[in-house]
Amino acid sequence: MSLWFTEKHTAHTGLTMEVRKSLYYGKSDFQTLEVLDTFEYGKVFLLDNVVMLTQRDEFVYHEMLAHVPLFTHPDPRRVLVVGGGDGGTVREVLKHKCVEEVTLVEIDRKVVEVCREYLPEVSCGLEDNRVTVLFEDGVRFVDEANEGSFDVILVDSTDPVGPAVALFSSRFYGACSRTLGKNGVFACQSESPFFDLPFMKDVHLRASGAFAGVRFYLAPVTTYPGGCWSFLMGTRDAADLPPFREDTGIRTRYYTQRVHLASFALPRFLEEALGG
Ligand code: AG3
Repeated sequence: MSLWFTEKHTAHTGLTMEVRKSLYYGKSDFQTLEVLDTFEYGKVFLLDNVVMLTQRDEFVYHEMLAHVPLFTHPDPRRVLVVGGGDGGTVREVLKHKCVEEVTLVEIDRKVVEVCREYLPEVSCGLEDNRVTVLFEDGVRFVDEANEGSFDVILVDSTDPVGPAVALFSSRFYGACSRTLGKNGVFACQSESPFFDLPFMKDVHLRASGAFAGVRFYLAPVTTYPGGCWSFLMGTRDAADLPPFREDTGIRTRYYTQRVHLASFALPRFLEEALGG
């Protein structure tokens, strides 16, 4: 008998894959956690039945969430990652030799524990001595952080439901902007241009109140709704897109400097929706 997993993207459509084996199922105070072994995508990590990552395509998402903002900052030394307890974003951040300290603030300890056990090639960065892992609410952490204490803030959140809603608010963007130092760069995942366009417009407006420059960029993540994923980057001081640093020999599988530039080219429907 074959077993299939489906993530519903709307009431009428979704992503489905055949499961070889269920490796883990558990509950935390915040959500259900699951690791499946699938035929096509390798191990798949789910929170509340929503795909967080798959072994086959996680590199695209994590490289783009980390390297685009990190190469935009002239000298990123102190990096904050909010969410992202699987460690994938931190793993990419650590590829930058100039980064001295990475603080990961994850609300759910269980996410880190499960990924350490089942996805060590994703969570490996969390063992690095430049990394501090804190289990607390990211919103509260940023509210209480000193002004100017980070060069780059990356928000690797779930979809905007439950505790993640606050991570897409004007108030949180304002707090992030205050917590960034000179030339600070903020980036977050910002959902699907095909399914969440009204949401993206709201987020763009909210972020525009907090940062001097706000831009979306795109990457293909085949297991997320619509297969095309958006990220929002906010620059504390520069209104225009700053030039990026020269790539100093970082090993990536998706990110290149040409991809970096191209990812900011938006399709017409998105440009028009944003009033550009
Ligand atoms: N970041 C989750 C992005 C949202 C995916 N949404 C969806 N599948 N409906 C996840 C964590 C990866 N580090």
